[in-house]
Amino acid sequence: MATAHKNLSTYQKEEIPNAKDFKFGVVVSEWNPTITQNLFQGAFDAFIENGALKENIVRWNVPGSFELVYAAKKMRESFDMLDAIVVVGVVIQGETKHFDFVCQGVTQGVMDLNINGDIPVIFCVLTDNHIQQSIDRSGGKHGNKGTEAAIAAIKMAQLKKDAK
Ligand code: DLZ
Repeated sequence: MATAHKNLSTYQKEEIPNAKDFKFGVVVSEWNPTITQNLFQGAFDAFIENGALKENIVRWNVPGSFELVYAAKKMRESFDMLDAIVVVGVVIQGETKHFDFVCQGVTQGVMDLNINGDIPVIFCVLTDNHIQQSIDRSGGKHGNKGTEAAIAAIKMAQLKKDAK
């Protein structure tokens, strides 16, 4: 237990653990596909840059963000050796309440997966007022949230390993 605590304290630093022994799943929503592809690419590149092997990254696509939770659950059951899963989506505010329900559903669903499962599920869903905000955060002037999500996944995979 003492060792685990010592290791866990390192997550407060900026260091990113080496990902060479980790396996990752990424579930990608097909709504706003150019943006979700850019987010996926940002995540994929970050995994590789931090040592992960291409063959240890599994990608599944789903129709929309609302389906991300179900697919992450099935992915977790299908590949119990995964160290972390990232869900990638883009929800853009429209004229109806659909935005609120999709955002609420996927956020709560990811939270439930994290509470009830043993594989960390990382939230990479942009919830924007308009498409320019999404462009800016998927490789534009505000960086790439896919990159940040992959780094979070690597850190959580290491935490999972150390906490066992
Ligand atoms: C229906 C819908 C709408 C209006 N907007 C989006 C969106 O901005 N982003 C997204 O990922 N998905 C959207 N969807 C699709 C839903 O997520 C879902 O695929 C459908 O409601 C079917 O369950």
